[in-house]
Amino acid sequence: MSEPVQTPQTQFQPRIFSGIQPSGGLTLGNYLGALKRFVEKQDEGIETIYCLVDMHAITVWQDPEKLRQQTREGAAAFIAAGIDPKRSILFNQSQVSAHAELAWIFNCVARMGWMNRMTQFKDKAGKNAEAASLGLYAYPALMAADIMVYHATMVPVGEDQKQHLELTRDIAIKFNNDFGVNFFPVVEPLIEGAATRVMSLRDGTKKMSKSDPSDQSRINLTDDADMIAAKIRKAKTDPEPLPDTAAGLKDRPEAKNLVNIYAGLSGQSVDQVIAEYAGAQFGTFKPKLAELAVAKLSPITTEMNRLMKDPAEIDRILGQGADRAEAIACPIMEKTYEITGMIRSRRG
Ligand code: AQP
Repeated sequence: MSEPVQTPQTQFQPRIFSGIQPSGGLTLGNYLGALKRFVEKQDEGIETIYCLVDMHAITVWQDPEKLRQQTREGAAAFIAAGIDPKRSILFNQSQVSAHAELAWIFNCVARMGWMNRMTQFKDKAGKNAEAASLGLYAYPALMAADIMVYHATMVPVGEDQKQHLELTRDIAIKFNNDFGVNFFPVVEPLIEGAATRVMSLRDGTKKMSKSDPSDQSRINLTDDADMIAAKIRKAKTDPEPLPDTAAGLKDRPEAKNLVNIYAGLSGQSVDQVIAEYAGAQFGTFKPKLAELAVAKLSPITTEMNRLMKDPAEIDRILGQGADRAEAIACPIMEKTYEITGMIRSRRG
C-alpha cells in the first residue's frame, strides 16, 4: 500500500467506534468477536459510539421489511448484551448522512489498487465479481468514513476486519498528506480475547457468519436453549480427545474452535480451558460447552425478546442516538469540506 509520512497524533481524544451489519440475526461470532467487547469498552468508561450499519448491509440484497426488523433486532441485541444507550451512542448508520458524505470523499482518496487487495470483497463476491454491487467493492471506504467521521481512535472488531482497518489507516494518512493537514486520526484496531475468529460449527476452516445458508453452522442470539444444545451436540469434531496443551489443537480446526468458544464465553484463557478438560472426550466437553453457552446467551435472548415487543421504543432510542452522533459528525464533516475546497455558503 502507500508509504505515507505519519503526522503526529497528539490532539485526538480516545473515542471508540464500531458497528455490526443488520444483514441477518446476530451470531455467537458477532457476540464474542464484537458485542461482548463493545460492552467491556463502554464499562471501562471510554466514549463509545456503536452503530447498526444498515448502509453496509445493502451492499448485498436485503428485503426492506426484513432489514427494518433486523436493524431493530440488532439494536435489541446491543441493549440486551449490556450497551446502555445513555452511556454509549447507539444508532443506525443511515440516520446520519455524514457517513455517506465522507465515504464519497474517501472513494476519491482510496486507490483502486488498495481496494483490489481486499479479501472480504473477493470472499463475498465469489467467482462472479462482475455481478457484485459497486457498493460491495467500495464497502471499506464507507467503513473508513464510519470511523473517521467521529475521529474515533480505537475500533473493537473481530479478526476478519483487520485488513479493512489497515485500509482505514491508509486512507486517513493519505488524506492528511494530500491536504497537508493532521485532521484524521490513525486508528488502532482492538482485536482482543480468545474468540476473535469464531468458526462455523460445520466447518472449522470457515468463519461463523450470519449469512451462511446453513443455520446449523452458527448459533444465533435468538436461538433457544434446546437449539443451542442441539447445534453444539451436532457440531463437527474429530475423534480424538482434547489434548494436554493448547499446542495440541494445531491442525484440529473444529476442536480448536469449540475450545476457543468455551474460553470466550467463560472469560478464561485457552490454556485454562485445556488444563480443565485435558484428555476429555467431546461426549463430555460438548454438554459442558452447551451448558455454558445457554447460561451466557439465554438472558440476552430473553431480554431481546422483551425489547422487541416495543419496536417504537427501539426506534426512539436509535433516533436519539443518531442526534447525538450527528452532533459529533457534523462539525468534522464541515471541516472536511473546507479542507477539500467545497463552498458551503448555505450554512453559517
Ligand atoms: N465469526 C466471527 N468471529 C469473530 N468476530 C466476528 N464478527 C463477525 N463474525 C465473526 C465481528 O462482528 C462484527 C460485525 O461484523 P459484521 O456484521 O459487520 O460483518 P461480518 O464480519 O461480515 O459478519 P458476518 O456475520 O459474516 O455478516 P455477513 O454474513 O452479513 O457478512 C465485526 O467486528 C466482525 O469482525
